[in-house]
Amino acid sequence: MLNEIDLETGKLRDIKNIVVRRASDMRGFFSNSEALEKLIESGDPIIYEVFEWKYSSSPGNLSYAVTVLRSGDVGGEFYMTKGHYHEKEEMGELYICLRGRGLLLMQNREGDVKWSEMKRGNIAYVPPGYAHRSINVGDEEFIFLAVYPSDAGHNYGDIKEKGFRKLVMKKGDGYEVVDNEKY
Ligand code: S6P
Ligand code: ZN
Repeated sequence: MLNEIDLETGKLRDIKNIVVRRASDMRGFFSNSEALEKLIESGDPIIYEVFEWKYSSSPGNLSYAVTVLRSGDVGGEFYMTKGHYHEKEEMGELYICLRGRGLLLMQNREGDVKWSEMKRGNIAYVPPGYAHRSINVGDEEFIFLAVYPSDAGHNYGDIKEKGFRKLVMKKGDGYEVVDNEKY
């Protein structure tokens, strides 16, 4: 029950599950599929890893995970997580940034879309009903801890089909949030 996190690196002492997402796992999520295929051919790099801790999946339990999101872009769109609605959409989530610079992009079914800038020490709340995606807008790893109901589940299908309403693109040394024409 007692775990330990290195607040500098996000490394957890006890881990129950590791998810590794390479470029080839991200087909359908980045807007420029040609640029993604080139990246896959050039070595299929890791985009992000998720280190999960869970006690039990039964209702009432909480789980948590550290995500390490690498720095880079696919055709100008910053490296990001797939993003998901929770299967149980009434369930929210808490994000705590440990390292790097990121954005937490959120949208609900009613058309509301918002984003929070994330740097070390920021805590962002994902309300029930909001799909959420993390984007690394910095030049080092973006690392955060997420805490969520163990039975919340992930629904990636709707995001794979339509994406988010907004894309986060490179602009000079920074970023810009633009409309997703394909949404
Ligand atoms: C789980 C939580 C995070 C993400 C992780 C990867 O509810 O939101 O742990 O799973 O950041 O993102 P994704 O969209 O690939 O699950
Ligand atoms: Zn989630």
